[in-house]
Amino acid sequence: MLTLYNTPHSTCSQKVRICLAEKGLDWHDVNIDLAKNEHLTPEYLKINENGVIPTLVHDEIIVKDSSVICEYIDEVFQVHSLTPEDPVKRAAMRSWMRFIEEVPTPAVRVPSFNMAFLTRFKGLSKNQFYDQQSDIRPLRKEFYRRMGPDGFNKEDFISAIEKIYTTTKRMERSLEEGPWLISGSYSIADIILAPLLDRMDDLGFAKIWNSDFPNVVNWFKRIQVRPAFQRAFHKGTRLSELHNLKRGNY
Ligand SMILES: N[C@@H](CCC(=O)N[C@@H](CS)C(=O)NCC(=O)O)C(=O)O
Repeated sequence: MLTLYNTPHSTCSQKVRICLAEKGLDWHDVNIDLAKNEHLTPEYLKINENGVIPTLVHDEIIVKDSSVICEYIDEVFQVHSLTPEDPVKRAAMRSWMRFIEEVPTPAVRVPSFNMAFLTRFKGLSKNQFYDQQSDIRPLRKEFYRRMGPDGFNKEDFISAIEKIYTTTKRMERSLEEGPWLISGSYSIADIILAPLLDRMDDLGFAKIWNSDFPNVVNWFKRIQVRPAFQRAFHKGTRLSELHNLKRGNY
């Protein structure tokens, strides 16, 4: 029995949902409402002390961190492997995964919060925000404090956009070797990057890669037509469906 604690619009949840769909696995969906801080309740913190989603529960086993969950699923359920056989390619996949966690994953949070999620904190003073929002988060206190109730400043915003540019530039080079990040093999690296580009596209920033990086444009089209991607991105998973966005402003 597989249970995924997740949120429809969360990019980290989307990574795992694509992975589960690629494997053709059935799973029980537990929807955690981030706006209501359901990921910070004592019950949820018992299964994930980081106070973030997603969390996978496989029978009695708890697995945290989206890319770790993807690797776990791929190792335990061996149909349709999402990891290259060759150790050299496997290492290349894992290097991509570390880069994705370090650079574009945190970068995407900046426009996401500034353009959509800030409404959750409307009317809070800085001190109320610290008491009621940032300081209650085991892992994200500093991130929320830096953002504050009014959002990230222009410098942080531009730096986030630059990180997405750097990512897509790096993708463009890798994709010269083949259709997927690790040349011939569709892998977990492609899966965990896809929701990040989808989010940037949804926020109106596809222009970052659209004019200069044709390989990225084609990769994105290839991945979006996969049935697994479409299952993971069901109705209600995109911020433009949930918020009134002023898309592409920076
Ligand atoms: N390293 C974790 C990060 C998960 C994460 O940051 N999830 C976000 C949603 S995409 C979250 O739960 N945020 C909680 C918050 O903002 O308090 C993973 O990859 O699963």
